[in-house]
Amino acid sequence: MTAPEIKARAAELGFDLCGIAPAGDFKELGFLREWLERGYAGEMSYLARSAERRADVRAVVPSATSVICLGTIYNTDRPYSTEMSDRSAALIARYAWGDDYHDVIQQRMDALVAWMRERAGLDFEARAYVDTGPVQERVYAQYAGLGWIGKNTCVINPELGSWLFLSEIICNLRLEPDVPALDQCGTCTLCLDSCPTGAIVAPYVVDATRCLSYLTIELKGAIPIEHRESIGNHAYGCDVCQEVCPWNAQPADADAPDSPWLPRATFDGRSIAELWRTPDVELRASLKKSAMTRAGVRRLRRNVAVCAGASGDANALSALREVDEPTCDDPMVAEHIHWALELADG
Ligand code: B12
Ligand code: SF4
Ligand code: SF4
Repeated sequence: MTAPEIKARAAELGFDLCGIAPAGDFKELGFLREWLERGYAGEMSYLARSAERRADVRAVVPSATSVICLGTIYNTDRPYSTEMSDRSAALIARYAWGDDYHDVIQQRMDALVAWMRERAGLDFEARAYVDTGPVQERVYAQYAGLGWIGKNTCVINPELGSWLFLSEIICNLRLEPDVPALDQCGTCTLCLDSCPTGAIVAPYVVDATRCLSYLTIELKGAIPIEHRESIGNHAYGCDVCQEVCPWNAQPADADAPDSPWLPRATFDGRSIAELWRTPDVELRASLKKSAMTRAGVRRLRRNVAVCAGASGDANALSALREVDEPTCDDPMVAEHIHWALELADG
């Protein structure tokens, strides 16, 4: 079984990119240690716990020789948040709009591994991950030629841009590796200049504790007061550093009607007020099997309350005063509602 055969099958299964990286020592793998020591991981303690394994895929699969890296475009034909001047809109990062990518992509990878096993006619080791394993996915993707790690730290493909989910199959097959992708950021600094919180503290370095994606998704408890106003109308995640990137300027392909990445109705183009007025049961049903499921209704409400306060939108603030759903009484959510109303009242 050859690398071109695997790539052809990956394309049939719906992957947009497929490349092979050797299971080697790459200098970028070493940056994780320093990043952790600087405290940039915040509460994401699982990163430190698994740092040793994240340093090399051979700590995960000792016999590993190749990493089959896969990229899946999740962009849909909807405007970027940076094109929308309406501060009353509830912004949700586009990766989270549709079905849970962990499930969709894991199924495609399982099908690819099953095909490889049948084709190889011999047993081999293979471990497939999509954002689920102790692997520095961007580094392997870069060495597999899928794209370069940009100054915003996202993997950017020169033809397709960076709206890509990354996943990989670590295996002990000897496959022809691809040529690593070359950095094409040049003198551009648009992502650093546009980040709402200055989280890109230097080119190629994101301090997660300041990133809106961390503050609105990863943080389980209260959002630190000093970061609340900079959240603006970002209700879940953030896309700004990718939206301003010139490599994402090309229009999205027309949406396939059966695309798993299309937004769910509850979250599609909603205002902060509309989202707040959505009953808990409806929010819960819409989060099911979506990428947003892990945050749950409680954390979503926490974020939307902050958006109401930070945006100062009158309809959103009225909604905050009027709606009384069970999760509004949760002490953590209630504290964020209180903060928003106090800010509005000056
Ligand atoms: C933790 C994590 C986060 C954290 C930290 C992000 C970060 N930049 O590190 C938070 C919660 C903030 C986050 C946010 C997002 N994430 Co995230 N996240 C991860 C996760 C689980 C681990 C990443 C990690 O190891 N970070 C630690 C640091 C050290 O890594 P890094 O920034 O990637 O750093 C590399 C570069 O800086 C590189 N480097 C290259 N050249 C140079 C030069 C110098 C001088 C230096 C110092 C470094 C350097 O070295 C590092 C090597 O690891 C991965 C999945 C995985 N297992 O890999 C997904 C992943 C990176 N996330 C992903 C996505 C989609 C997002 C968001 C876009 C979601 C959103 N819209 O809200 C944002 C993007 C924010 C951003 N600009 O990074 C995708 C990225 C796909 C892509 N095209 O790159 C991944 C790969 C998940 C997936 N399987 O698709 N994420
Ligand atoms: S996702 Fe948003 S907050 Fe995070 S680094 Fe990019 S622009 Fe900054
Ligand atoms: S915005 Fe510019 S500097 Fe940032 S990742 Fe894109 S090309 Fe690189």
